[in-house]
Amino acid sequence: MPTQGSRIYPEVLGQLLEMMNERLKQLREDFDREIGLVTTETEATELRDRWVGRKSGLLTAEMKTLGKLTPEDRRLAGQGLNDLKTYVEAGIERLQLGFAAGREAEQLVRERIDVTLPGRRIATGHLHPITLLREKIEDIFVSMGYTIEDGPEIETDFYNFDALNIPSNHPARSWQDTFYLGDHLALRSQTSTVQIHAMQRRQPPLRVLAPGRVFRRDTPDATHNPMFYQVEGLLVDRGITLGDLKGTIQEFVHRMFGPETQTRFRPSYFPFVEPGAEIDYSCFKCNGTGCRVCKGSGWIEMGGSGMVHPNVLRTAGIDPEVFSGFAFGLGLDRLCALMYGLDDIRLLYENDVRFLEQFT
Ligand code: 2NM
Repeated sequence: MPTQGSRIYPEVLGQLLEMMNERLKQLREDFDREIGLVTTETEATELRDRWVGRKSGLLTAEMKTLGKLTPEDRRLAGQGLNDLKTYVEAGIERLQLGFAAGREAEQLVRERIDVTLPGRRIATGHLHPITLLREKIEDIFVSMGYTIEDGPEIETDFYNFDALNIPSNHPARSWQDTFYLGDHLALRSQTSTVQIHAMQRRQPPLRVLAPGRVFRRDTPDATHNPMFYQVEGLLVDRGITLGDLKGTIQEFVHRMFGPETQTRFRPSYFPFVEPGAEIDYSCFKCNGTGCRVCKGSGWIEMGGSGMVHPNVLRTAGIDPEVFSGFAFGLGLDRLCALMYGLDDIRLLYENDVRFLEQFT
C-alpha cells in the first residue's frame, strides 16, 4: 500500500482501490474457508484470535496499516476493512452461539428427569393410636365445655383412696393391687385423683375431663397391662341428675361411634358414686345384631359412671346440699384394641414402629 504523503494520480488511485478490493475479497474468501473447517469450540476461539484478536488478529494488523494512508484512502480502505471485520465477527458469533446451543441441548439430555415419576414420600412421625383416640375423645368433651386437666401420677393415700370414699379395708388398697412407693404414697390407680384436685381448687359449675396413665398390679396378658390409659369426666353444678349423665354419655357415643349408637346403663357399685352404673353402647361394628367384636351380645362395655357420692363432694370442699354431679370413667386400651382390631393390648406398649406406623 502506498505510504502517506505520496502523490497519487487518479489512474493509480483506481488501481489501488482495485488492489484493496481484491485483497479484501481474498481475505473474505480465506475466512469463509477457515470457518467452514471449524468443528470445535476451541477451534472457534482460535479462529477469532487469529482474525480479530486484539494483539495478533489478522484484521487488527490490517487496521494498523491504515494509518499510513492518505485520509481519503484511509476512509475507503477503512470502510471495506470494517465491513469485513463486522462480517468476520458476526460469523464467529454465529458459530459460538451454535456451539453454546449444542452444549445446552447436550446438558438437557444429560440432566433429563422424568417429571411423571411419583415423588419420594417424606417420612413423617406418627401419633400413637392411644393418642389419636384420646384426642378424639377430648375434642368431643371440649366442644361440650369441658376443660382437659392432668395431675401427678404419684399420689398420697388421701387422693387415691380416702377422698374417693374408698374404705380402709377395700381390696383396691392392698399392696397386691396398688404400686406403693412408701407407706402413704402410690402410683395413682385412677385419674379421679385429678378430679379431687379440681374440686378442691374451684367451686362449681365444674366440667373437667382427666385423661392419663394409671397403674394397677395386674399380670400382663392380652387384655391387661399394669399401666394403661383412662379418661375420667366430672360435672358438678346445681340440680344435676342422672338424666344429665345419660344425655351426656348418649351425645358422646353418637359423636364417637355414629348417630345410630345406643347406650344402656346397668346398676353397679363404685364407692365414689351413688347410684352407680356400668355403661354399655351398641356395637359399632354390627350395630347391635351381634358379631365377633361384641362377642355376639350386640353391646360393648364402655366403663363406669354414677352420681358423685356426697362424701366425695364434701371431702373435696363442695356442699352436697347445694350441688350435685355426675362422673364417669373409661379405659382407652381395650377400646383402642376393639376399634383397630388388635388382639393384644400389649402391642400398644412394645413401641415397634412397624406396628405404630399403621395408624394415622
Ligand atoms: C368411674 C366410675 C364412676 C369417677 C368419680 C370421680 C370423682 F372424682 F368425681 F369422684 N371421677 N371419676 C368415676 C365414677 C369413675 O370409673 C370407672
